[in-house]
Amino acid sequence: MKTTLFFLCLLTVFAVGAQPVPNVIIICADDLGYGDLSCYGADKITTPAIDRLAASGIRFTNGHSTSATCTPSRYAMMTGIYPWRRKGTGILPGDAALVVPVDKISLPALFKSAGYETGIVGKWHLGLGETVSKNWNAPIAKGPNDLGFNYSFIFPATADRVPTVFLENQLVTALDSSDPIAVDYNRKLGDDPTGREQPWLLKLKASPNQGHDGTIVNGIGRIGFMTGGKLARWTDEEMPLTFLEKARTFIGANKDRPFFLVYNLTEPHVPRMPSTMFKGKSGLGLRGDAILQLDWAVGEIRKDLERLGLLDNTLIIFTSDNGPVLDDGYQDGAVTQQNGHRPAGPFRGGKYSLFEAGTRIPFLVSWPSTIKPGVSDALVCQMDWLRSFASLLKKPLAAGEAGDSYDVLPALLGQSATGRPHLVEQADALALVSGKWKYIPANNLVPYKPLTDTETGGSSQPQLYDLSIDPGERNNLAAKQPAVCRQLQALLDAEIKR
Ligand code: NG6
Ligand code: CA
Repeated sequence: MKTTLFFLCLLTVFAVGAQPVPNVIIICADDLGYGDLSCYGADKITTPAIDRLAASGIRFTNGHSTSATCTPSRYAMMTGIYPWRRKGTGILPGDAALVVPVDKISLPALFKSAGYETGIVGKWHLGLGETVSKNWNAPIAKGPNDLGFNYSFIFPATADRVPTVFLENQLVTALDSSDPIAVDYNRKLGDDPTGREQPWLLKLKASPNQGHDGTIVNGIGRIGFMTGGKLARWTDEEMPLTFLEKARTFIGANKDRPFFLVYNLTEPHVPRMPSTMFKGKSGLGLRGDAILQLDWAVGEIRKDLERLGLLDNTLIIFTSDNGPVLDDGYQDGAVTQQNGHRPAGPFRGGKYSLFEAGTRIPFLVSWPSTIKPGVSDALVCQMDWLRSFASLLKKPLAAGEAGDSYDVLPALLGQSATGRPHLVEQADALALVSGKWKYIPANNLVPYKPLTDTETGGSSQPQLYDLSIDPGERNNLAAKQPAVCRQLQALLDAEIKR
């Protein structure tokens, strides 16, 4: 056994040359904005653990998700393909079927094929099973484990959507055959109170006209209806601690072999209901408290890696799936206690927006043994992880695979200032970033959505911004630069057709 292990280690050493392949941990927050971290300029909140990660690696100032919402961004992370190429990759309900193909290369499948132990803990939101109607009381066919994760501990969709349960390796935890779970997104099931009928039962008030008035779980109205599974339902205050514990257990159990862990934090997505030790701590309402909680969790992971002697050879990416939003459906103090905090930093828009803050998010890469700390302005996207890690692991992809993913490994490792040449950004329409230019084609989106306070990027006129001098996208140059607009429109059309 020992000899086999020795030869295995030797093999991995040769696989990348001078040193053993790194462990890889991707930590992805949910709806965390560019300006939400002190290492990205926040001055109303301090995030020491993430700042430390930034100081030990590369802090990207032009790092992106593909999309301004969760499901499409995470689809791109997994597949290396723009989500808008495939129907049904918008924000998924909690009972959706799996949207990621299981017969194509994916990020976990790549690591698995390179001999890694692979795991995912936290938010999923890419659908489960083969159909919408499914039996939640038995193992669910088709999910993270079918994509190449050897281990999964997830919740299905978002913290504000039913079913509010965990699944370990595609089986709901704490099932009780005498209290079976059923889920419906169209009609109420069973006798559970709903936010619509009994709002006085809520401990976190829903914002008017934003839904979140389905089944009440833990005093919080959710999107959708569920019945049963009383034992299986999570308590929001302890849910992130459960994820942290599962992530730590995975790391500890795999300390002697290369591992790949996706750790998808749920903060600061709604409903923000951090554990009691963080409530009221930030002075910015529950959203700020949730950010302090996620920072703490990142610090706990780091401590473990240090204690296990793994920190030096672990490549950690910290990022977020889309830009920030304050009121996303609950009255939780994010708006009333904003206190001058700017979650989008210097950028315009936020979650749901075609403006930069929709997809320009925190993006840190740390690998102490190999990466020299610094700041990079290279244009990089989460979709590029697949081809870049394929390159790191010397497992090159075929030309047709993960076709929208660029090999930006030298940029990720701080060895090059050059990232991808351009990126299509997605919200309710598409925009393009190429070099210093940001181009938003004329579209028919409503320019402003008051409920979430979103400037969507909607306009009947084309928009062109020079991000190098106008990162806040205020000065529309489209009328002055028609040739640039034509060129960018042609590039965008070509990308869409490709
Ligand atoms: C929206 C929800 C919002 C949030 C979002 C998904 C309403 C009115 N709003 O539809 O609260 O759950 O979906 O967020 O239902 S995401 O980060 O997972 O994309
Ligand atoms: Ca999100």
